[in-house]
Amino acid sequence: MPIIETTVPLRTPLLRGKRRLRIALVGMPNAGKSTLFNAVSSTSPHTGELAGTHRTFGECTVQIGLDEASVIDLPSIRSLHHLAPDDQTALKYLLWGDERPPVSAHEQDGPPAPFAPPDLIIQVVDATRLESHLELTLELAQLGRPMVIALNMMDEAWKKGLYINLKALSTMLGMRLVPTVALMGKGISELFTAAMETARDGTRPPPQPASQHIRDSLQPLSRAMNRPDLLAAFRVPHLMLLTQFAAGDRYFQDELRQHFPQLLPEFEQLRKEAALKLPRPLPEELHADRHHRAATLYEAGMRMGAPHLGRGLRFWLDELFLHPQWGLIGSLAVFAAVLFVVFEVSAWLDSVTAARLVSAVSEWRPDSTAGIVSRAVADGLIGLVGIVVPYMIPLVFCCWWHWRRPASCSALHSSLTVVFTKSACMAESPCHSCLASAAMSRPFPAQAGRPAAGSASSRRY
Ligand SMILES: Nc1nc2c(ncn2[C@@H]2O[C@H](COP(=O)(O)OP(=O)(O)O)[C@@H](O)[C@H]2O)c(=O)[nH]1
Ligand SMILES: [Mg+2]
Repeated sequence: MPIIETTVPLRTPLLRGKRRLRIALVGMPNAGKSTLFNAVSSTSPHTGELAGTHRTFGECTVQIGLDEASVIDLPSIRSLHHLAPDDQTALKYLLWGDERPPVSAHEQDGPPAPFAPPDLIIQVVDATRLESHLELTLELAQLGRPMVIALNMMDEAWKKGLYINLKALSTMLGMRLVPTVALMGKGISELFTAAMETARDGTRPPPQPASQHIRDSLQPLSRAMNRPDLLAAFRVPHLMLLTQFAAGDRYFQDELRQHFPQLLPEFEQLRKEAALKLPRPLPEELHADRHHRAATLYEAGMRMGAPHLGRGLRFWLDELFLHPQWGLIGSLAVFAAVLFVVFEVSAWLDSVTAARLVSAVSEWRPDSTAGIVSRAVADGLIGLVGIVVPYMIPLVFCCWWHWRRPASCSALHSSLTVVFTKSACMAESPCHSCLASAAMSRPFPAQAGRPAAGSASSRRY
């Protein structure tokens, strides 16, 4: 038989160990961040509170192919402007991680979190409330970090007849969007693969400046604030610093007052002049403009009542088997059917193998010692055949079939996977049902004993 060699290009350097990617889950309340985090974390994620607040975070390690990522579940934020002090800490983590820039060095609480800032942000978005979440997307893009959107709650969006044009939105925002149903573990593998590819490519979303008329009015202020000493002291992208000051954010304004008192009067004067060119106060104008741009994106990317994608047999089988209650009943039914088939096949295999061997040797009644020993050995071997052939062959066949066809295994997945080949399926080519059952059945058998070095917990994707 000819030997076929396949070359699989390995993307190096591998992002694992100390090089592992740091991914922050960011988003508005009830978007599904913690649900997504729980779906990928194992039983013992590392949790804590952001410094000086009662806002909790979670951290866990996730395997993504050969790469590894630290995933951080951050407290919810609605906006990056005019934040309450506790919410400000989440923004500080996104900006600075475990370091303090010069303007923040005097603060008593220490760094907001005990780890470096994220290499990539996953914004978890509620697909049924896309418009308001897109406002936050426009703000997050100003952080200048690679970003991916988890378009979560797609099950609810489908139920409401919402059709989201992922390609159009992705082109307009300059970042990837991956549909997910965190509650059922759907799309999670694709999400983290997209995150890893984005981090490797190093692509960052365009910073999403305000509309032209606001940009024009802010031009003199922008020029004045574009100073290396200012940017080094704040360690914040220029556009974000400009927007925060223009919007009158108290934190940034106070820090400017403390650290650059000589520059503040000029900045305030330029801000006043910019406001005079606009019909409404500057903070209001900026907010309305962001709202308008998010609404434009929403209208371009959303349609009502379009035919649902993927509502074939597999969709309905997934609906049944991934349902929190019916899924268990369906899985038990499939498991019972598999056992029934296996025992039926076993009975037939037994009748054509072991049973025939038993009747063949039944006439053999040796009286010599060697004959008696031989008969005993033969009986033992027949007993072995009687176990291996009828029971092992059907089981091995099921395992092989399930392993060879992971993409078509939705219906039988839950029961077959749990019983036979969960580890094989996850290790080789996880299908989304596998991920779903991972989300629903913790601790995950294949991963429970495999924590990554130096991490609280680890799961493979
Ligand atoms: N239908 C549906 N519900 C979800 C999904 N993801 C999360 N949820 C639910 O949304 C609610 C808020 O989720 P949670 O993870 O606490 O949101 P967070 O505030 O962003 O951390 C919970 O009741 C979840 O069960 C999803 O994909 N589909
Ligand atoms: Mg949460």
